[in-house]
Amino acid sequence: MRYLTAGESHGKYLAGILEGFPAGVKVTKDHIAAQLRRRRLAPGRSARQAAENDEFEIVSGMRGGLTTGAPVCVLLKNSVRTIPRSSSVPRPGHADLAGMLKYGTMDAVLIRERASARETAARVALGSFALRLHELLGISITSKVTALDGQDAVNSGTTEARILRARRAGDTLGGIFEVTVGNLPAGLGDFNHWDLRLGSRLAAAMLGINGVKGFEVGGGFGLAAMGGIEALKHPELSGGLDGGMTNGRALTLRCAVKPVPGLPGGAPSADLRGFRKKLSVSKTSDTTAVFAAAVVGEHAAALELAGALLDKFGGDSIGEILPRVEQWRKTTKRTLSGL
Ligand code: EPS
Repeated sequence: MRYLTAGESHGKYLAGILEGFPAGVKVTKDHIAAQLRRRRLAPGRSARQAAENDEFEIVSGMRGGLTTGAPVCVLLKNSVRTIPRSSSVPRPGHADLAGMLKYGTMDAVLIRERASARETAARVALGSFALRLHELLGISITSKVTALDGQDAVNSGTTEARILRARRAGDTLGGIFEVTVGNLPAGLGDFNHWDLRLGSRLAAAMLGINGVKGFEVGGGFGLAAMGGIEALKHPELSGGLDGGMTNGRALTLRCAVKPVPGLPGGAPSADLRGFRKKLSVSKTSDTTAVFAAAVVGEHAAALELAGALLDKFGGDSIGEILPRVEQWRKTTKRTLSGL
């Protein structure tokens, strides 16, 4: 299974193609729309999201509400379709400067249009298919934001107020989100090669989300400060992976999201034509992207794990896959309960 996206932030459409997804999976438009809404209306978002409605069309790979096994193509219409005027002022901390150098252009807009996190809407549309497959296999994927601006974001009840305060101050906030996956069959992924280890595949998917700068599995960086005797008393700290394979426990992934670098009040930059100092002002940036990124994280993980399931169990339709997974669960449960 593999997927690709295309499209710019203010182009006509974003497109997503999902290839190798099994036949016979019921996916409703309502389900996809609900997932897109979760991403779009997450806390901390900019006015851009109020102007979008994420209208979409499934143009291939489905018939009668079921996937056919053929490549699924989803087209998402951008409501905001005015491509900003060319600009030779890169926004610090964004893809602008490195992208301008890389592609040999003086126009930062060419870079911004594709580097924008708007693209993650296409990933969520495709991830919605993977989420449905997991649901049919009894696998749950959830996320929560555990920290905002270095403080607890779960129990404090002050999240909205902190976002508002930052917005009023013209500032942006970073945070941490956690994705938890329950009831995954043991033995997904492989220890034999570094690129087959499930951790490396998940790391690529999660670090591939715009603004993600850190990634941990289970106890993550905290494990480095523990002794082996203590660590073994807490098997949940393995985060559900041993030797690059699922071990039958809940999978826990954690990502650090940087504060959005585009500041509404402007950030010091320079016009690359003439090298005069100039402010780069971002009117459409989010105050924090961590809540939206958490939703994207669920979908990015869902896509990777769907691929890993298909690698292990094969099968072209849900009718083939489901009994194989059930049989495997019975077998592994017997072994694991004997330990
Ligand atoms: C986003 C769309 C973007 C930003 C934000 C997220 O809109 P635009 O491309 O018009 O700026 O609101 O993107 C960023 C934070 C970013 O760094 O690009 C979206 O739909 O998620």
